[in-house]
Amino acid sequence: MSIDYSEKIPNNVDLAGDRKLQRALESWQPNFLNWWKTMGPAVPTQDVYLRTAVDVGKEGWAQFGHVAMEEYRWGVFLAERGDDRRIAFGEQKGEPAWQQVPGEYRADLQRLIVIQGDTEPASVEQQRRLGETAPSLYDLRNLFQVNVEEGRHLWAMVYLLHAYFGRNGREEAEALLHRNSGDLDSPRILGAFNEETPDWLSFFMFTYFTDRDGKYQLGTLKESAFDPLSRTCEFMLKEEAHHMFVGTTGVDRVVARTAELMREHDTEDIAPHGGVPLDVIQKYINFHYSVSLDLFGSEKSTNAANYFTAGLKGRWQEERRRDDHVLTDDAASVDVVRDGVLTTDEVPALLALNHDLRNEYVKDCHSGLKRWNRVLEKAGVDRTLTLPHVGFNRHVGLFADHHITPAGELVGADAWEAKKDRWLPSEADKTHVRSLMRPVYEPGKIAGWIAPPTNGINGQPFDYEYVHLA
Ligand code: BYC
Ligand code: FE
Ligand code: FE
Repeated sequence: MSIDYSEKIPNNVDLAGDRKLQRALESWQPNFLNWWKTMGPAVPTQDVYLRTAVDVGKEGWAQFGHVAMEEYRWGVFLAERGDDRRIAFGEQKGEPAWQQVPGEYRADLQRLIVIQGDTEPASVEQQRRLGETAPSLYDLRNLFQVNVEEGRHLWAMVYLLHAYFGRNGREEAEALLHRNSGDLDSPRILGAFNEETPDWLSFFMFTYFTDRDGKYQLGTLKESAFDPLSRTCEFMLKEEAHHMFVGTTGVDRVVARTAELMREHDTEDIAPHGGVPLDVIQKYINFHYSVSLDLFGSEKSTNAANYFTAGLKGRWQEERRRDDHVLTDDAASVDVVRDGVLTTDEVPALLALNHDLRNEYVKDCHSGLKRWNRVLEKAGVDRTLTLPHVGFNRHVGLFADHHITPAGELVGADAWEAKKDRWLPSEADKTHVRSLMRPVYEPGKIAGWIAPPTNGINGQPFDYEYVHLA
């Protein structure tokens, strides 16, 4: 099923055959474009070398070319599926997947879709001004690619709200454009999406750690019994891979340049030489990892148990799990803090599903650390970067009321206050990183604090004119 580009809203859901839905989406579209103009990328451009989704099939789903960003073809694309999909978990396991929303799950499904939808435009808002300080045209292009695709992810959720949740859904779709990242009166729903992304090191950390939460949450929604949600998330995951690539290789390149400067000047203090010191990189890792862990909710969660039992939200790779997929008789262990000691508790497995997903995410996060340490080793720098303890700097869940060091020690409020600036980016660190952020817009040139990429995009060289500024 290919995508119909002759339509005002490109889609593979036969919008033309559903006039009412088409009208609803067409009346939301100008509001979206208005939001994009006021809250989207701030740097004016003529055109950008972007990937646009053109098909939902396994091969050749995307096309590359220079396009004016406001003419990007945001649309509604669902992955292809057989008609006989069955529910893979929960109390209705084995029954046919739902093509409509069952009345009893309406509120919960809508809530999950709204939370997912809220994060997408939030990230665009957070990254709005980054273009003003891009380290290269290549990086500028990647930023815009991520931005247009997060915009499309918003479209994906708005389609579901309009198509399946009636008037209430349409109101929620409007609200997605009215809440704004960091707004005091109407902030975005989840904490991490109200933090600033003020510099490119933060951007790379965000796309590594926070987009990766996106990967895991979308992975669980892809298992949903609500088939349109499942198919939409499957397609979104294709786009997501590039966002994480931007983060992984972005941090690779910062670490590589830092190592180079350390060798060249034979010192760890490379700030005066225009680099990001390794301990500042470590602090940025500590911050973005801990803020992203908060996105998994509480370790023990009845919401998560209810979502699973109802079939709304599964586990990561649900179908590969070797258990009954119902979990009513299973137990799991979760972290707890008891009598001032970090330990674990046995709880019903259903209550521990956020913890289960978080564990999968943590395993995945280690892969980046391994890569970055390899970069250091190859450069002959005898230092390593690490992930802090899962309880470090947490504001959601069981660690929220405790102070835990990156090494996993429980400490008092005084010790935390005294050492906080050694573990999290201090004002001085942030000021230094910000001072390095100067735009480099000449093709083939790169800022001094980051190494160039090893490859360009889609086979193009690094010095390709990825972006034509206005
Ligand atoms: N901030 O049982 P609990 C992405 C609330 S990223 C604020 O612990 P639950 C992307 C919670 O709502 C993926 N509030 O949590 C990445 C609940 O409130 P009520 C986004 C929070 O419900 C980069 C209460 O605390 N998608 O796509 O099991 C760029 C207790 O709830 C937070 C999703 O998250 C928080 N961090 O799990 C662009 C998927 N955590 O009911 C895009 C959809 C919890 O007491 N969302 N609360 O009022 C969900 O599956 C779940 O809602 C959560 C929370 C995993 C977020
Ligand atoms: Fe997204
Ligand atoms: Fe993303």
